[in-house]
Amino acid sequence: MTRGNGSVNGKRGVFDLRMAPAMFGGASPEPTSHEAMTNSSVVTLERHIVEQERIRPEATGAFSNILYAITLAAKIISREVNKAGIVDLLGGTGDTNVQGERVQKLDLYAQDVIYRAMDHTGALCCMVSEESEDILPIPEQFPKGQYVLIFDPLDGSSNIDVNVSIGTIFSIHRKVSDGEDGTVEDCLQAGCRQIAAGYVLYGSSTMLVYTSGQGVHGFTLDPSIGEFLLSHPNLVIPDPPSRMYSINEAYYPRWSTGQQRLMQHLKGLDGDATISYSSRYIGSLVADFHRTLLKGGIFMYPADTKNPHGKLRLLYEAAPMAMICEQAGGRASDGRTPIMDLTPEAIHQRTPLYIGSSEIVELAEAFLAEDA
Ligand code: AHM
Ligand code: MG
Repeated sequence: MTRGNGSVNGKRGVFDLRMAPAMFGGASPEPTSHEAMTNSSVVTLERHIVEQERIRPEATGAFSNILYAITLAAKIISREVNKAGIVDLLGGTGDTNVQGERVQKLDLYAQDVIYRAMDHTGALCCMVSEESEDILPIPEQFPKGQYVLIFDPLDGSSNIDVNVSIGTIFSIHRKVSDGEDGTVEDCLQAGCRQIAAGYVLYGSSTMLVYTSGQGVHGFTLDPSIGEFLLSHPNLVIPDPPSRMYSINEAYYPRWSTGQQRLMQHLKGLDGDATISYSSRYIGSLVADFHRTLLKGGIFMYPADTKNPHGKLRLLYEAAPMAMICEQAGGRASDGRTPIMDLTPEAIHQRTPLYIGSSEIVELAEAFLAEDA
């Protein structure tokens, strides 16, 4: 077997070029290591962004600059997330680490990193973050631009303490209001008006998945070179999908009748013995959605008696995932209406979420229609 280090029948664990063909444009099925290194080129996220920009003659480069800045922020956050346990250990006796720096809550740190990576680019008119109640203006000294960035800096951050995957979610809209500064009106746009959406998953590896309306593409961070490399081009939710549901079942007593009956159906408890689903729930939206995107199935966070509008936020959790899901051939709804059609009335508005393989989301909608 030809290995990336040029050895034949090399040791176990040595990188095999054929194991990641998507990272290399034009790699032949059986390249020698020399051929592979000369005939192929690594598709970095930057190269991908440039190539996507070339498809659009009207592109000014501002949109690409936003994506570059997100990439940089993602690398910095990934580095911090990976040493969260150590920082916690070192900061455990007080609020400072060994360098004398204040140990900051990671989600606030992540917000700060993203904000500072963006504020000077001249591409944005304002930002919205889960961690801040109001819209975040661009500082006076920097030029304003024609886009809005809406983000959840570190979703699922309660999972950090137990070393479970977490993520950053982002959504980009075009400015619609008059004047230089961004306004709430620029932020309260329906999901179908997003021009790009994506997430970064800080898991066993760090991945950035995004769409700008031309399919969904996934990049894996190679920490040795500090680059995101194209590893999952043109992601499509598998069809037929895995029969997998993902939901916090502890809330069963608080659900509507339709939701409870849906769950009984998925478990085969309503007499249909042909139904056999498996269950997976991490409790971290980015990780749960990423699995659903790759394997198929459904992720649900329903409304319940305690949270009549669900828990997840429309603008920076549901809508970006909905855009990605639809671009990958899936479906996303609040149980009745496509998430992409919902126009928010407040920046931190919540919504129920049903997202994943189209046929399973439609099945859920059919059960929920009984509640009407
Ligand atoms: P957060 O934005 O406060 O991190 O909460 C969002 C998270 C999602 O990642 C996850 O899907 C959900 O909360 C889990 O909620 P629950 O603990 O109720 O199952
Ligand atoms: Mg969140």
